[in-house]
Amino acid sequence: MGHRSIFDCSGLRRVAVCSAVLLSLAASSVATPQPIAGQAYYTAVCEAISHAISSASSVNWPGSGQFYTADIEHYASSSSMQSACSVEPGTEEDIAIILRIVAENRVPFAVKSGGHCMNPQYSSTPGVHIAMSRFNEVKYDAEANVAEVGAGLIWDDVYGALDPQGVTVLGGRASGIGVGGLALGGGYSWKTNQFGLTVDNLTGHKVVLADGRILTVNAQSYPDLFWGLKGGSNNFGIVTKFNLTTYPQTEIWGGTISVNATYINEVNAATAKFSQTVADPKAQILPSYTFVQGQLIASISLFYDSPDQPNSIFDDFLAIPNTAMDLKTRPLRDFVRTAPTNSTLGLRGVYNTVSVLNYTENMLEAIVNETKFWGERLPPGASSVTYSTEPFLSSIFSHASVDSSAYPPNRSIGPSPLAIAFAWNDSSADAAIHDAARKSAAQLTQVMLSEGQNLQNVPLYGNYAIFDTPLEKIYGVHLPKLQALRAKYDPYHVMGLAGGWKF
Ligand SMILES: Cc1cc2nc3c(=O)[nH]c(=O)nc-3n(C[C@H](O)[C@H](O)[C@H](O)COP(=O)(O)OP(=O)(O)OC[C@H]3O[C@@H](n4cnc5c(N)ncnc54)[C@H](O)[C@@H]3O)c2cc1C
Ligand SMILES: *[C@@H]1O[C@H](CO)[C@@H](O)[C@H](O)[C@H]1NC(C)=O
Ligand SMILES: *[C@@H]1O[C@H](CO)[C@@H](O)[C@H](O)[C@H]1NC(C)=O
Ligand SMILES: *[C@@H]1O[C@H](CO)[C@@H](O)[C@H](O)[C@H]1NC(C)=O
Ligand SMILES: *[C@@H]1O[C@H](CO)[C@@H](O)[C@H](O)[C@H]1NC(C)=O
Ligand SMILES: *[C@@H]1O[C@H](CO)[C@@H](O)[C@H](O)[C@H]1NC(C)=O
Ligand SMILES: *[C@@H]1O[C@H](CO)[C@@H](O)[C@H](O)[C@H]1NC(C)=O
Ligand SMILES: *[C@@H]1O[C@H](CO)[C@@H](O)[C@H](O)[C@H]1NC(C)=O
Ligand SMILES: CC(=O)N[C@H]1CO[C@H](CO)[C@@H](O)[C@@H]1O
Repeated sequence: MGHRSIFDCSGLRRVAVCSAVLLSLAASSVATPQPIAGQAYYTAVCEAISHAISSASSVNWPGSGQFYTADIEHYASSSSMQSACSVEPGTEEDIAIILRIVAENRVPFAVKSGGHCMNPQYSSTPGVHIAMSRFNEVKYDAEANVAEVGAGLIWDDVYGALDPQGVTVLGGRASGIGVGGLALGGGYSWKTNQFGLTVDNLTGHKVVLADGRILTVNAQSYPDLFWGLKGGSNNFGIVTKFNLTTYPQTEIWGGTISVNATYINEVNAATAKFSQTVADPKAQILPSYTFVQGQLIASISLFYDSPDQPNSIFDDFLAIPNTAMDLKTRPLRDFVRTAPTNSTLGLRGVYNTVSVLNYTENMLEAIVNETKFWGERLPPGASSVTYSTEPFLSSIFSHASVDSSAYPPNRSIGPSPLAIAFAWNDSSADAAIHDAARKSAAQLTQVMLSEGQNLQNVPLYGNYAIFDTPLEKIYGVHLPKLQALRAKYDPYHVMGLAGGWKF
């Protein structure tokens, strides 16, 4: 299509001209508000972007090496896609330009922060891939108890920047998770029993809307959008910075215990007892059951928000014969990096979820049964399935007022999310494993219902839910309001050109 000779887009003034040329090239498909397909067309749009953005930003091309590769890379390889180019915007103004060009040309695009989304094409695209990595600053305002955190950071680095100041914010519990996706979806942290979700502790967003407006959004300036950005994912625009309430942070006590199949019943008993009896909000556990290489194993993260090991709270876990144990006083950042989740880095993957009101021993036995059932049916090779039980206090949604955020839709109940994580290496197994992840969640839901757990109005966590989960299951009664809000702030549905949960 000879776009290299057509374009001479040397500056911002010429963007409209470039875009007009592109539109005429694809005139026949422009009538409907659908993304326009075609690799050459996407490449032409990338070319237009590369000429329009400032020197603070850059476009990387396929095959150009490490920067392009890092831009499109995800924790799960099945979440990555070859895009026509990747763009690393360095300013909000350049994001506005990029959004305008993709909007005018109806080109599919993606926004990626930490790349930990497990759903294909939620943060990847064959079109224009936007990597947020240049928004990587942490600014701590000690007087206001606020940290302004760049959307392109991973939480490891946020904690690492704040640990020396003796403070922290509420973010991810494992290594490598991005600020952007977690803070826009909900955010279950190691301090959630004490202070609620990440979204409950946000005081502001800097966001670029699809129409190019750059807004500082908070409870005073745009209360409706502020509400929507607290759980509403990428429906309203591209967020560059988040302001989060800071809390004093000492070193913590914790780490991981590994247990083999022989002692799984003991893990179940200790987990059920902990979840039903421990009320100290500084204590948290994350017992995971994994089937890998023909073996059932458990790995239990223990956390206490103090440098001192607490009396008795964890005794049942400490008494279980283990195959490895690494518990000590350490900085929060180091603790987060002990989570074993990177063992499946680079494999294909998918998550699904159920929300649990009561981690009974019966429910934990059903989870172990699921781990074995699906584990024994995994494709050969580097495959595994992990069920992460995350028993929180039932008060976790009480730390913010009713209807203060898009997620969760109902704060009168406090369910705990369970993550079902499959990892495998052969794309021909994708459909079967997606099906297994759905069947397993349905089975565990049945078990809870048969126990009399009232799952009415209990939302699913969108950051764990498998693609195609009905939006009502995540957003409940908030969905119509979110759809209206989307229509208000993105009337031409530009953000609909990017994948994700779409209102
Ligand atoms: C190993 C592992 C551990 C996890 N642990 C936790 C946990 O402890 N607590 C928890 O709450 N969740 C956890 N999760 C789930 C996690 O919250 C989601 O995977 C989340 O999407 C990750 O965010 P990300 O920025 O890395 O993802 P990405 O794949 O980069 O993005 C996810 C979604 O957010 C959108 N998005 C990202 N940045 C922006 C932005 N700046 N502006 C607009 N849209 C944006 C993307 O377009 C995409 O739709 C975990 C996931 C994994 C894989
Ligand atoms: C885990 O992987 C991420 C990339 O997704 C990387 O940034 C992080 O440093 C890794 N963590 C550890 C502890 O190796
Ligand atoms: C964060 O708070 C500071 C004041 O502490 C303010 O200057 C800044 O604009 C805020 N940023 C966002 C993204 O809300
Ligand atoms: C399980 O681990 C214990 C030690 O914790 C060990 O004695 C036992 O032999 C192991 N069993 C199996 C089946 O590996
Ligand atoms: C959870 O289940 C156990 C065992 O059935 C029961 O004793 C307990 O009361 C239940 N807790 C809640 C909060 O329903
Ligand atoms: C174990 O799980 C499978 C698959 O979900 C199910 O069909 C079976 O009934 C379960 N068995 C028990 C004892 O729970
Ligand atoms: C996954 O498969 C690829 C080839 O398809 C192979 O190169 C790689 O070693 C495999 N990885 C693992 C962990 O098995
Ligand atoms: C929230 O859930 C509770 C418990 O199921 C229910 O009584 C209440 O009506 C729900 N509120 C809304 C707004 O749906
Ligand atoms: C429990 C708690 O202190 N939550 C705070 C989290 O941050 C928000 C925003 O500053 C506050 O409103 C909450 O009180």
